[in-house]
Amino acid sequence: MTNERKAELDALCLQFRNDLIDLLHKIQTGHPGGSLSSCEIITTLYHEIMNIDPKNPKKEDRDHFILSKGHAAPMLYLNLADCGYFPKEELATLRQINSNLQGHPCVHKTPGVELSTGPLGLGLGAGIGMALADRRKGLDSYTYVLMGDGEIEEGAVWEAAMAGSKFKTDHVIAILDNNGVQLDGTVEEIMPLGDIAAKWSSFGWNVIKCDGHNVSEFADAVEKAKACKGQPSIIIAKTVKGKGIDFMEGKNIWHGKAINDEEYKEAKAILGGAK
Ligand SMILES: Cc1ncc(C[n+]2csc(CCOP(=O)(O)OP(=O)(O)O)c2C)c(N)n1
Ligand SMILES: [Mg+2]
Repeated sequence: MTNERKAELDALCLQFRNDLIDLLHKIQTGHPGGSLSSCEIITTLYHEIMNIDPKNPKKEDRDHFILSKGHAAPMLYLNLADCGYFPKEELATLRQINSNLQGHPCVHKTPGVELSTGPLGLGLGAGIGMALADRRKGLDSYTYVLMGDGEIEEGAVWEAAMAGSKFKTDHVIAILDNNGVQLDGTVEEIMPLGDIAAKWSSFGWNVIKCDGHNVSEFADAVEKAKACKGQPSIIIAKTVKGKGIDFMEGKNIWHGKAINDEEYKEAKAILGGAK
């Protein structure tokens, strides 16, 4: 990726962080921590990597993105709106009754959403199914599945991991938002995962590590994953929960806490977009 393009994507991420804080402050609910930690990953996928057509969201040979950690929905919606899947004005309806933008992604409501998520642990199995369907149709599409590190404590994830390995789904690229924090504590406190890379590797996956806040490193990791044939890949992206707003960084309390007026002002000042 050129330095110029990296600077453009970084600027977009800063904009999305600002917009996210505005939206969540306004509605006094939502999940700031996990949305901020996945900002560069989701933004790079939608704006640099995926083969998509927002004017034709169901085009057959599209790539798929599954936000398996569905609570980061606002970051997905910001990207979808920016790509043109729906008007940006709709973002103001986030998490309201009857809105197309529910607190967790809904495939029946929001153009561009590929799978309804929220209950953790289900995205990888569904993504492997989608990739197998694409393979049967002779398509070259990729399916990207973003999971949280608390999420991978779900047993269903490891059943899916075995299936991906058995069916050699090299067009599934799993991404782990490895921020070390979950809802009410660190991953280490709640259920230590040990050597995450060794675990995935022992389940037959090609493991790639990167800095999940560096858009060009992440894009390179995806290229490496695509180059791996006959085996599914997982990108373990090192991230910081609450990234970009120092008083939120690494703190599980900011998993799903309303942002008060004082905190809002501080957050906006840190992001340089104070109103
Ligand atoms: C099956 C299931 N159990 C519990 C929850 C409640 N829950 C929502 S988010 C969350 C923590 C997720 O942590 P992690 O996967 O690390 O997400 P991130 O740090 O990226 O926000 C929990 C326990 C849920 N949504 N689904
Ligand atoms: Mg986490």
